[in-house]
Amino acid sequence: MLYLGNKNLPLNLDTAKRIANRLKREVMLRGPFRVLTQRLYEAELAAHAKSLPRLADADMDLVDDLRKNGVIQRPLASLGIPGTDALFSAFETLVPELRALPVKDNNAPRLPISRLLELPEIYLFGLDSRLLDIVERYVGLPVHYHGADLRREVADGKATDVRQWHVDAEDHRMFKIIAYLNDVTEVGGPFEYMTRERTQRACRDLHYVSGFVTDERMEGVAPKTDWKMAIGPRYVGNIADTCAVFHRAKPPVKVDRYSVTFSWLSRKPMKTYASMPMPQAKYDELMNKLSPRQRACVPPRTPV
Ligand SMILES: O=C(O)CCC(=O)C(=O)O
Ligand SMILES: [Fe+2]
Repeated sequence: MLYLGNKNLPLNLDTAKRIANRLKREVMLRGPFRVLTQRLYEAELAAHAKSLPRLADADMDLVDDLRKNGVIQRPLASLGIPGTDALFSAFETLVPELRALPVKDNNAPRLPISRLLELPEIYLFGLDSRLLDIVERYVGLPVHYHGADLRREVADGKATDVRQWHVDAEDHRMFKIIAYLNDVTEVGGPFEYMTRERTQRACRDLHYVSGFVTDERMEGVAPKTDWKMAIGPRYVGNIADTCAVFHRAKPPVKVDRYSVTFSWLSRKPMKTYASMPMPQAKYDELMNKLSPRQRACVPPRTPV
């Protein structure tokens, strides 16, 4: 029996979903179906290969860099996406609002999604057609855009939630841009990661499939000298395949971090991924601004 929404009961819907997702991943990636999962995935990639968008050389270099390293850093403005100036002005409006939010016991506060959607230039940035081409080329399959997540990481030094090492379990590949909205140094909660190759070795040594890994356990298989801190100025974007590398938001100790994460996945991910919930009217308003190709990249509406 499932008890919807009551966090005090032993099995609520979230827990059930988490367990189901974990089981699915265990079976697909570890059990007897591992080889089959891989073969099916490779067949899908091969079938879509001839339909992949063609990219300009500089964009193809970005894709190749990401494929090689798992994480690359670029100033957001250098991507040359139309609407970048409007995007930055929207951040200048929202960051002070996020700063003014009372923190209470939540060390990763967010503004209400309804407020974020009042400045649609943020959401729409992720649906720029050239950016979608880059993402599709990297993912190798048709993609869905899951929206923008604006948050503040409060400098309490606590290793909670995604401040612990993990590999995202959603799919074979994922494309994320984690853009800083303030200057981020070692003490301000940078995105921290390991290279693809280092991740594979650590996964083997930890027998890792999914979940969070403590610093102590990680240090046992990968010395801190192999942990890479993506420090950078405001409006730099960390472009990452978070399904391919160990990563986390390093717990900030002195300065709060403000960031926005844009996410894209294939249209048939291994794990369901929450999209930005929207009221029907807002969803329709946004859809009306889009081309058919852009619309195809928007997943079905998640109701509020
Ligand atoms: O915000 C960060 O630095 C990383 C959070 C994370 O785990 C993710 O975006 O997948
Ligand atoms: Fe993650």
